[in-house]
Amino acid sequence: MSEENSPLTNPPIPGAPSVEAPSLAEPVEPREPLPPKPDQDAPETVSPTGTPTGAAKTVNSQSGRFLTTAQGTRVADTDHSLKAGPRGPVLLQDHHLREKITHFDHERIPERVVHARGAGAHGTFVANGAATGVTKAGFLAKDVETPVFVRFSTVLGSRGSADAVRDTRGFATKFYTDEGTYDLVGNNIPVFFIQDSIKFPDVVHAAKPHPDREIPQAQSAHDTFWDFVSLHSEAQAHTMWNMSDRGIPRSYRTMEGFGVHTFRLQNAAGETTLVKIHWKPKQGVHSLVWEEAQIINGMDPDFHRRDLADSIEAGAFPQWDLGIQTFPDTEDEMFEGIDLLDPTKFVPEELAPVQIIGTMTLNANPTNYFAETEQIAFHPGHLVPGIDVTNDPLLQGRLFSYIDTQISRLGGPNFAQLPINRPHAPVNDMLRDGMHQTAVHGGVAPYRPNSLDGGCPFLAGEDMSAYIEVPQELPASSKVRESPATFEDHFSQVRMFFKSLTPLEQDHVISSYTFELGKVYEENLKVRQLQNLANIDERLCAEVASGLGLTAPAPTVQVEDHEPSPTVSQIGGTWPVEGRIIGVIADANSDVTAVAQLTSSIHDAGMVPLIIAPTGGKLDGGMVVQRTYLTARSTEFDALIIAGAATPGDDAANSRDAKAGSPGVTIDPRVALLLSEAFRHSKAIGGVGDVTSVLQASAISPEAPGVVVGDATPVLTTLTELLSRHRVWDRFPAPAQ
Ligand code: HDD
Repeated sequence: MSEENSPLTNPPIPGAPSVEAPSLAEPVEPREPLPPKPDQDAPETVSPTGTPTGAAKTVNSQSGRFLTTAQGTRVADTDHSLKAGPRGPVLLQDHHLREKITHFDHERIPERVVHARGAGAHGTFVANGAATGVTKAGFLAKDVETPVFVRFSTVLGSRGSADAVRDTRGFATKFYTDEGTYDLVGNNIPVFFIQDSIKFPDVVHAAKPHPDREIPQAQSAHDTFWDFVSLHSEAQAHTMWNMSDRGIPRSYRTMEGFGVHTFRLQNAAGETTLVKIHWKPKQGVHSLVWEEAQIINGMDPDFHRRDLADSIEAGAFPQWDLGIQTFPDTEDEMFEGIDLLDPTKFVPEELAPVQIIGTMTLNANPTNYFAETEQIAFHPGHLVPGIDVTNDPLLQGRLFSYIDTQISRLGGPNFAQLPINRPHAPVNDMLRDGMHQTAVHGGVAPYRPNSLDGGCPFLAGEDMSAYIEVPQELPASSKVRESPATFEDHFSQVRMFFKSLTPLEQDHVISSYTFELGKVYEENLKVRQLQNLANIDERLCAEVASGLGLTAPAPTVQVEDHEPSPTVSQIGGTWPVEGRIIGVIADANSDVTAVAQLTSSIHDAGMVPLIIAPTGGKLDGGMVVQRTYLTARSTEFDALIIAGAATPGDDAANSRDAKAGSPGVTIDPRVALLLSEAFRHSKAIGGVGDVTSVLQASAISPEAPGVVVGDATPVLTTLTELLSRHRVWDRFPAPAQ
């Protein structure tokens, strides 16, 4: 090659920046950190009403006046395909038709293999600094505010299934921290079905619908689930939590969240602490009752999704405190006899109190469900300095599974570039190319070490927020496929959980087992599960057996008794009533002044009044009717107030010929259903004025607990007090044992 043609001797391009001749040595000084690339901007966060929530916006696809093709060419007609004459065949040359239909044909992506149905929201997390003694994680330092996105989910159902099913709920949080993204991928139940991730495909195959008919959808009440559970004593703990009220939460807003595994924190001095992580809802921990849940799944399959979005839209932002239980990082990784690496065990709060380290507020709904809630990709291995995993064998397997599933679900390895998955910390990786690569990477040397890109990127040290795994001594051992002996007790904590519940909650557990096993066809599965129940608690077993018409077996193992943990119970205590929905039944004969006074007092108390009337439109005085007898169902309301609805002999209000109630009293049967369901589901019922006949027609005694009649103000005061306890539990107390 002649000297003139050599790349080193090319004449400079006019206007181009001068380039230093590359040094032969490897560079030793890092350049300043690169500013975030445009595609690393924060995900767009605007509320559905268009209110910006502060974060940077990404490009909005529906902007501009004119419809265009994907290439930006304006379109004159999107309603007729190009044809050879009005009655002729469609022409292949119609690019707009082909582009529109081709894109549509590919709009769906595979749903998540588990947790397919979910709902999400944006928010912020503010740390109170209480964790700085145990972790150097920057986002947990005092007053640091971190953007988050949370996705709640059911586990078993398909993406289009119902919300209020009996199932575990996912509670996954992405913290977009300055030191990289941290994902806390937890559930609303603190224990898991299995102890080793190698069994995850087994439990999921068993719990998903039967492979032949693909039924039942989003249910555990079927043979394969109970086949698996009854054959796995280790699954009894999680199953018991599912059969308790935790399996049917009232709302995503009223769920606790748990990291389940034990994690290892490390502070600035290098000291380590083992922790379990909790989310505590400020709204309280509340559940549905089973019949209510079943009705909801028909009446409003989107119940939880709607509730979350509505409350955020209304400005009633749900909040959770983040807390940790801390344990000394001892060689045996045990605490009070509990193996901290066993994910089927929890540590009672009575033994290790939850210390609050910050608060999360969800304050913005997603702008686009698909772009955000569907495309978000969580991974328990997305960690930041100061937070590390443990050797819990379930967690270890998860560390492999999540990235793997995203590759098939999101179509390749570049899912971290999707707006919702982009870290807010600058990204300077050396990952290149691949399907759906949207970054335009500069530079020529995505490898290390290099001298051509100035040696960049450089490696950070521990003092520069590099992630360094906690060096942990491993006990000398050989390769084995076995669990430690401390994983072997599968019953004592389950018994303790059952015994820690109030009698009413225990009753719910008994009914759930009886319902679920009652749906099982194979009798030997029921008998086998009864044997597990006998080992947990003899009364539980006896009552379920009696409901199934089977004989209760005797226990086969000696199970240790632990001190009860009352904190697992959801009953007792009072909670904020903000966002609770009160249905006010009214009609043309109502005292409109009393109704107006009621609704404004309900608003003032931070609750939501919804007026229910025979037809839509407005009541006298201009009050808008929000629900009619046709569209209202009791499941939507936390409490009802009768404000003069159908009265005896009021034929105008009795829109149907059917009659309900006692002789001589007729009311619309839908009102009777509304009231009797609310009564049966232990909801508070108020009556303003003389409502005796309406109650009577609905077979409700005015003397019954939680039924309060009188003037608007005292009625609402008592109702609010009842709502703060969630339900009128003493209406149907559990039988004495
Ligand atoms: Fe998992 C999703 C929670 C065990 C494999 N898991 C997923 C989601 C949550 C959890 C909340 C939904 C995330 C989202 O909203 O996108 N999973 C848990 C918890 C577990 C657990 C709390 C035990 C303590 N998971 C677990 C195991 C494995 C998986 C043992 C496999 C070995 N999980 C997955 C997955 C999913 C998933 C297949 C499906 C979609 C996804 O990851 O992104 O990889």
